[in-house]
Amino acid sequence: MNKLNISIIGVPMDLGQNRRGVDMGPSAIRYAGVTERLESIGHTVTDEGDIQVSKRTGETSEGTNLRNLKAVTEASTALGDKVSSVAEAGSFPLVLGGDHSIAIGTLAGIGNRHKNLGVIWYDAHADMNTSDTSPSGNIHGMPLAVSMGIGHEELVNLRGYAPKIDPKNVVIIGARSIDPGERKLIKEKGVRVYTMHEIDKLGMNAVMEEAIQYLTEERKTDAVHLSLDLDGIDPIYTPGVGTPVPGGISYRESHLAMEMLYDAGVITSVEFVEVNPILDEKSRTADVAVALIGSLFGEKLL
Ligand code: Z70
Ligand code: MN
Ligand code: MN
Ligand code: MN
Repeated sequence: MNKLNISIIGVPMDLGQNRRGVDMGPSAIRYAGVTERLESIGHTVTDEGDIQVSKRTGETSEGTNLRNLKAVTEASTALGDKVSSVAEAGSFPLVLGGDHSIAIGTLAGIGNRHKNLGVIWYDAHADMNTSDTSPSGNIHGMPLAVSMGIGHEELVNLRGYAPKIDPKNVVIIGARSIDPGERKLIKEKGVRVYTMHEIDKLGMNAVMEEAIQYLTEERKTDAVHLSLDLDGIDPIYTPGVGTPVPGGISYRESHLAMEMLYDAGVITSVEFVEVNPILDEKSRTADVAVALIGSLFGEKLL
């Protein structure tokens, strides 16, 4: 990454899960100084404002257990169009969530812009449920499966093509809460997963080296999207998430991971999701998000 033109796109989405407040994530990250941080590194930043998300109805459409399907589909389509047009104009998309269902739209915006897109999914969860396997009906537990072409057809076929990504081009980092249906799909589709077990055993340095080498050399990807769920990090550092899971990636390990991604120069689009300032009095989670964005975009100590 050199000096970039970065376009910030906010997605005040809370319809992919049950807790209120995650729609304020983009505001919290802006308030924590994301633009100033990126400008201080030398990048040029354009804040594109927010994608419109309609009001919560909790509706479940006929024949599905998915909550707010119609509203999620609409916002995801708008987000996909926006991400695609920003990238078309030569700008680097930095998407701020919002719950993780927004990844459906982000990936729909870039999946057909590259020949062989890779994805790094930094998360406590695998987000690979389908309508059939979901324990919750919450769409934020499904975006990775949907993007692989597995799930509700309205979501799968967003922006008129599917799948958005090849499961073998996906690396999940930080998983420690995986549902039975997800476990089966991970094995079936050959998704590469570094759970907390591998991170503890090998160390973050080896995990990131392997992940980067796998995507670039073995899979020969020509672009890599980073989808970072703040709940991948241990809740002692990022308490403001809807689904905190103990035993997560540390603050220091996360900085190292971001720095290694910057040094490898592989990342071509980014989203930071699941920041919920209502669950986080001191806004520590948004502060961590901005600090990690700094490392990811080339901030150095010396
Ligand atoms: C669970 C589900 C999830 C994020 C929680 C939880 C999914 N596997 N994703 N928080 N970001 O309901 O599908
Ligand atoms: Mn997630
Ligand atoms: Mn998660
Ligand atoms: Mn969560």
